[in-house]
Amino acid sequence: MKKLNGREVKALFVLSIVVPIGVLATFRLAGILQGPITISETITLEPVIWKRERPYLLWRIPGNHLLEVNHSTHEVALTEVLWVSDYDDNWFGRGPATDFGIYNISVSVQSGFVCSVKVDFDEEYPWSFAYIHHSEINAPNTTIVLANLKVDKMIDRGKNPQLLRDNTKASLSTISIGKPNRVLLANGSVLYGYNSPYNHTHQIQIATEVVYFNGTVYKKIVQPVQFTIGPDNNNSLEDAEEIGFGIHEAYLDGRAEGDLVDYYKIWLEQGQTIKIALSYPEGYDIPLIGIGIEMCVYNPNKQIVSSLLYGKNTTTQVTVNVNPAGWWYLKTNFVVSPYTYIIETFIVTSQNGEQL
Ligand SMILES: [Ca+2]
Ligand SMILES: [Ca+2]
Repeated sequence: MKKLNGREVKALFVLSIVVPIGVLATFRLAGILQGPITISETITLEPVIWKRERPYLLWRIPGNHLLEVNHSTHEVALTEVLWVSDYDDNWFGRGPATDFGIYNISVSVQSGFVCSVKVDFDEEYPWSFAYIHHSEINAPNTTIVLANLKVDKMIDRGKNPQLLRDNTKASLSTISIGKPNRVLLANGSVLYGYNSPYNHTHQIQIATEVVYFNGTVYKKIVQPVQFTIGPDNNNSLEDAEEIGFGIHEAYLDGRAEGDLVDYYKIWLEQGQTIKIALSYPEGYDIPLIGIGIEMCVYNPNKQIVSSLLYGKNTTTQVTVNVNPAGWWYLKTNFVVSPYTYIIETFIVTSQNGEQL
């Protein structure tokens, strides 16, 4: 989740003022406006980083994984909620794929109107492809929701072989109807085929572009989201992945070719009391009773100080009294089937003895 605080918004606003006149661009909107318009300012927001661990095989988790992005100034507000669903290792015989969803993109302007909303999925990897679901988007059976918008152009590599040498895998362009001060694009969906071996890490750029008129000039906002999905690299104490307090969701697979073990390190202070809990995502049905994930806790000398075995009806958390300060390690392993699991680490007592 990323929310811009007031200072970031101000920084972006200041940045926007210094865009030189020389970069003014023209932009053609065929729908509401006749002829090209001039964009006086393009504001590219800080990219939002969104990461998932790539499972060896099927990744089945109830519900979708959401990312929410917000941007607002005195003249425009943009809210974007994206989701990514199950990872399927062989989607209809076409290899590994996931669904991306545009849960909603809503834009409102204080004065003036919204002109267009466009979403692109780009990646440099040459073999990946995409299908925009509900391609008959204006047909009666469509499920996409458009308020004050209509589809202007839609391309995806799944249907457009001419895009084979292009980094754009899918693109959905909409333009506004009338001159609305509020628009909504919701329920869009893109099936993304990775077409790569398990050990490949993908970096997909999901860029949303909004053009609006603020009552005086036309402006464009670009919000990039960088989605990364690849296998972990945390398979030994030396390669332990650094985590902080809070929730960390990850994946293990006990089969020989899978992801057999995950190591983490967390910096703890002398005198703290820490609880570390292990669980599965809500609603996840554990198929085996009494067998699940084993977790070990190591002190900075790399000696095991605690362990638990998590399955159904077993202990779900351990308490650690920190002595000495330093990098403490966690190891998770021993699953028979592929599982997503959650580690939650939190402070019970601070280093000053304060109950938290
Ligand atoms: Ca893992
Ligand atoms: Ca691992």
